[in-house]
Amino acid sequence: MDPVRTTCAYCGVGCGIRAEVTGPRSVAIAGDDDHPANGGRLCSKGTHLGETVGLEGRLLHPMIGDARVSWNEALDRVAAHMRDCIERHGPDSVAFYVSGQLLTEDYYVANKLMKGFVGSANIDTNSRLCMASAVAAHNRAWGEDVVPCSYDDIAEADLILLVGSNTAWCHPVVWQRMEAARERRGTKLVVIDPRRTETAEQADLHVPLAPDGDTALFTALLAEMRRRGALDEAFLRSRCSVPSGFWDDLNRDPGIDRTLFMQLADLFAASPRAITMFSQGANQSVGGTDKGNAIINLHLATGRINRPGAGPFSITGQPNAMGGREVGGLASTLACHLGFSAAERASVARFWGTDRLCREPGLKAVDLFRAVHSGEVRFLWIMATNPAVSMPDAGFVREALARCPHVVVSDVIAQTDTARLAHVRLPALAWGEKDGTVTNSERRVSRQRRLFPPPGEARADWRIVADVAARMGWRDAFAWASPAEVFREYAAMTRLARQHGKRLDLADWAGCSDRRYNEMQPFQWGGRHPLAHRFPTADGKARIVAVSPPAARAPDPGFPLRLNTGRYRDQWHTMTRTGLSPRLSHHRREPILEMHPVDARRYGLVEGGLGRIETPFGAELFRIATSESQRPGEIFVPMHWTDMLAGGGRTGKLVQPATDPLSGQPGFKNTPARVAPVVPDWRAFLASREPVTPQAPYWVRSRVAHGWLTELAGFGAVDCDALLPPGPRIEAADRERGMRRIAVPDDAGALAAALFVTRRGTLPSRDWIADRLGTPGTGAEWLAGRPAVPAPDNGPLVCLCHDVGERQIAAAIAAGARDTGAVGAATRAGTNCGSCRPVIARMLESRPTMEPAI
Ligand SMILES: Nc1nc2c(c(=O)[nH]1)N[C@H]1C(S)=C(S)[C@@H](COP(=O)(O)OP(=O)(O)OC[C@H]3O[C@@H](n4cnc5c(=O)[nH]c(N)nc54)[C@H](O)[C@@H]3O)O[C@H]1N2
Ligand SMILES: Nc1nc2c(c(=O)[nH]1)N[C@H]1C(S)=C(S)[C@@H](COP(=O)(O)OP(=O)(O)OC[C@H]3O[C@@H](n4cnc5c(=O)[nH]c(N)nc54)[C@H](O)[C@@H]3O)O[C@H]1N2
Ligand code: SF4
Ligand SMILES: [Mo]
Repeated sequence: MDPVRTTCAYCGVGCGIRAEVTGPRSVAIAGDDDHPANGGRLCSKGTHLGETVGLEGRLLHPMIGDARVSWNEALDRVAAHMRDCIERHGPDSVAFYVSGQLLTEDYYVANKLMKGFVGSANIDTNSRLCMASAVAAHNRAWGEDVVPCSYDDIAEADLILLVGSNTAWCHPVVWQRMEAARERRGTKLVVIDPRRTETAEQADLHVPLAPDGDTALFTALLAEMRRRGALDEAFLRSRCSVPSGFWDDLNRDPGIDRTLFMQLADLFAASPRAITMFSQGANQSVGGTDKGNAIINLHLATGRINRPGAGPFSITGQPNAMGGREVGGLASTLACHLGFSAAERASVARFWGTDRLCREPGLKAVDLFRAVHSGEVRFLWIMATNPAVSMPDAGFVREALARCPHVVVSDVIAQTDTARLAHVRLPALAWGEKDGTVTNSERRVSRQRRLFPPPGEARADWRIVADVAARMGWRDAFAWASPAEVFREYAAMTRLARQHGKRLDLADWAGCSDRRYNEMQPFQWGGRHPLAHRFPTADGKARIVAVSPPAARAPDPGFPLRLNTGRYRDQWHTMTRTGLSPRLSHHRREPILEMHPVDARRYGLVEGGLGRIETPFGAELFRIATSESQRPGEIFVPMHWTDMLAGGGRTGKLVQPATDPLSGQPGFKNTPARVAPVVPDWRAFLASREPVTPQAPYWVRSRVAHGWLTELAGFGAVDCDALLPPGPRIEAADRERGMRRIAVPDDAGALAAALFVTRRGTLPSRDWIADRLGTPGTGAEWLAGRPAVPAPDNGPLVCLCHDVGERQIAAAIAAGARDTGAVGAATRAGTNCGSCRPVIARMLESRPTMEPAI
């Protein structure tokens, strides 16, 4: 069969994929050479998408509580409860909380139902946690949420500034473009991030600024450019409006080391072709909108915008965060980049043929869950997001969900932390089953296409919403038969945007045939530099905006540290899909609390031990790793782990719910915290064919090729029986050292489970024993945790695509490989997705230099 051309399920880079269906639920994945977003490249997550398309854990039937029901019953119930709430408590008593992982068609239908027919704007999305500050900054700067540059600008830039972006991990194919530009053109790379990430390690200059120091830094940079006469006065005069007095009180203190600042200023002044890519270190802040505008101000005032290789470039997180912004899925937009003015409302009401259109912006995510908690919102429908994990102050959010009389969850997975709190669960189509469009960071619209038939009774998200709308009496307005019909209506609606002076314009697709829709090639609205001729403001000028850093918080001796949170290279958010992949689970098997060795000493924490983080909002246990990459006084943990996979490490519960006053985006990256050591009586790991959920103070479960690997720690006795499957056991114990090892073979003599416990000693390497699951072997080697005849040990896996271990790479370096290319040529490591190249680069750097003897 010919490969199907589709788009990756994960990040906002929006890579094109050629997917060859190789079986009922299996697919071979390759990068699409013809897709302009990636030109054939993929990262580890895209490459291993095939490992996540099985039906394990899927929600396949509508459920009310724990009972399977028919679609009719489920939809009738959802419609009845929604109608009842609207009648008794008004339209604002219902709300949708949706996601940048919906397709544009899904998003359009949900937005139309809520804003157009329920008559409330209480539809917000996880993009509030992600892109809202960038949206607000764009709106302030040029009156519309438009990204002014394109990926091609990366190749033509002489300088790239990365602000709060761990690009090598989170937007790896954009990162590969940067690597190419550096190689080809000598592009300089500056990373502005309090942490020395793998991205920062690779930079020409790393600026380890204090948390939330960005606004001061960019404002000082602007002042410095002015001092040097490096502003573009002509552009400022003709294309920008500057608030009076703006230049008089510009902050000049960059908040970083002066020499470092001058290096940065020299680079910027010398590079008319400069782009600044910003992501969550900028957006997820109580001053996120000002950070965005501080960046944009600098680009406007120096004319570094609307030209090849230049511009402020917000990179989107989710595959369709941008599409959601376009249809208007945020509570603060009406539809299609339009706001709530009388004229815009009139246009939208006419287009949708409704007299029920909402009047004003709705509740933004954090406020929305507060309103659920207080009982103002009584009906909440959550689609394609897991707020019990991903919202700040997630403990409060869970409480809000538990109190809410009507919680509906549309998801692809049966059990998530959020779905557990739902009254009704609706099975949605997943990636590879759903069909529609997404828009990436550079405004490029691509198709996601179906590879497999719908499993069980799962349905497309847009259809589920339309079915409910029909039951509520609005059948005619929701009568589409296909995603193509929804897309045509949405495309036609973007005409309104143009009528109101906006750049968003997909009107060319308004009359597209089903065939044209099905054959859609990726296309970019607005072109490469959509703001080149005119800014979409009334006077056509962009606005320089007065900004200020968030007010410094009074230090709280009770919480002396700052908690920063973010992502791992190979996991996606709450791990509902990437957590299924053995290969993607390999990179990091546990949520790690990273801290500077000085802090570890000060608070009595040890490398590899456990530590409890406490904030005013909650407390959670993590594994400790000390690292000079952290600034003293700051700690970092990943956002990914959930109740489904761990009894600790649930970061959302720790994060403050404070938000940016303009965008409503929470400050996920800067919560006051403290840490304390936790010293368990015993530590253990369990390799098992079946997943086990232990009753232990600390446990984390991850996928291995033939089962699961669970790390555990606890106090008192170890309840081995609760952890192991029934059956004969092979055991070894050493009371002296508090060691106990138990292997359980299955009927065929293959390893079903192995438990290794220690109170004082060490535990063997997990990889070998985990690999034995499902394979016959001898009790002696199982209990030893290593083979009787030692096999060549390649060391920890570095390259997931070609199975290359650390020792093999070290050998290649010892044999003379001097760069990542040479290591790749010798071992194949890093030659496919490239995600491991920063690790290889680090190994190359730390290689002891051995000058040949003369
Ligand atoms: N592997 C992987 N990739 C992903 C995702 C994923 O879950 N996993 N999710 C996708 C999504 S939705 C998103 S939004 C993106 C996010 O992509 P990124 O924004 O790159 O990822 P994060 O790790 O959240 O945060 C980036 C960096 O911001 C830094 N930071 C913290 N505070 C500050 C500050 O005050 N100033 C500055 N300058 N930096 C600061 C953090 O130290 C961190 O290294 O990734 C997308 N891609
Ligand atoms: N501490 C901390 N928290 C954060 C962040 C942070 O940096 N730090 N980042 C924030 C950001 S930027 C983001 S974007 C959010 C992400 O947070 P979430 O959106 O909560 O995370 P996901 O795990 O992507 O959740 C998606 C859910 O949708 C389901 N799903 C997948 N595909 C479909 C589909 O087609 N239809 C339906 N109906 N369901 C589907 C998945 O199974 C999963 O349950 O997290 C935010 N939370
Ligand atoms: S960079 Fe990776 S995760 Fe993002 S779209 Fe491309 S392949 Fe998918
Ligand atoms: Mo995001």
